[in-house]
Amino acid sequence: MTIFYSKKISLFALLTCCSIGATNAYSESEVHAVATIHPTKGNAVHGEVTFTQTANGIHVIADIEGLKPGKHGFHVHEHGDCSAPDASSAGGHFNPTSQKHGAPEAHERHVGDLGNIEADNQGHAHYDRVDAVIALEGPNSIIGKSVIVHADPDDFKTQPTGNAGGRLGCGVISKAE
Ligand SMILES: [Cu+2]
Ligand SMILES: [Zn+2]
Repeated sequence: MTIFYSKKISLFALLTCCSIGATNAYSESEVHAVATIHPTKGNAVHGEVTFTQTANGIHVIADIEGLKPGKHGFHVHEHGDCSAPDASSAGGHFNPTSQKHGAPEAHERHVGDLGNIEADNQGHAHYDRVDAVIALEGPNSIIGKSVIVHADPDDFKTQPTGNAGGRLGCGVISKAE
C-alpha cells in the first residue's frame, strides 16, 4: 500500500515536472499526422496539411498554394487514394457516423467536414483551427484517409457534397514523427 502510494506521488511529480516548459506544446511531438497536397490533372494546387493532437481536439494547419482567390471546400475523404486524375478514387466525405453533410461547427456533419479554406489574391490559403470531431485514433481516425481541396466553396447545405465542385488537390494522410 505504501509503495503504491509513493509510486502515485512520483508519477504526479513527473507529470508536473514535464508539463512545465511545455506550454503550447501539448503532445505536439507525440501524435501528429501530415498530408502533402498534390494537384489533380490540369490543376496547380499544392501544399501541406498537418494534424496535431491537443487537449481540445485536433489542431489542423494547412497552407495551400495555386488557388483562385476565395473560398474552397476542404474535406477529409473516405479513401486514402489520390491516384485517379480527378481524385475520384478518394471517394466521398469521410462519414463513419452516417450523418448529413454540414459545417464544421454544426451539430450534424460528416467527420470529414472541415469547411472551407480561403485563398488570398496570391492564391495562398492558410487554415488554422482546432477540430473536436476528427481524431488520430479510434473510429473517427483520419489516418489513411485523404484531404481534398475543391474548386468551389462548400455551402454546408447541399447533400452529400456541399456542392464544392471539382477536386483540385488531393493528399493522403499519414502518421508522422
Ligand atoms: Cu471534399
Ligand atoms: Zn461532408
